[in-house]
Amino acid sequence: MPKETQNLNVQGMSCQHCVHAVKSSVSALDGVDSVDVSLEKNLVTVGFDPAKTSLQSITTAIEGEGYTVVR
Ligand SMILES: [Cu+2]
Repeated sequence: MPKETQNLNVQGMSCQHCVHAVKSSVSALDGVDSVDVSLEKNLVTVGFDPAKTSLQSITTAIEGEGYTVVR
């Protein structure tokens, strides 16, 4: 069960490939329980355990795939 849920505004996602790239990179992080992506809203919802990972690590993973996290 995720201890914390955050919504991230992510720019640059345009198709299911992007959704998959974001989901797989974020899911690979230790402590991430769930990743949901809304292409229409440019929204990535991540449930995670803040003792194991951080918003910063999640942001880095998404940006590593070539997308921009708007803060
Ligand atoms: Cu795409």
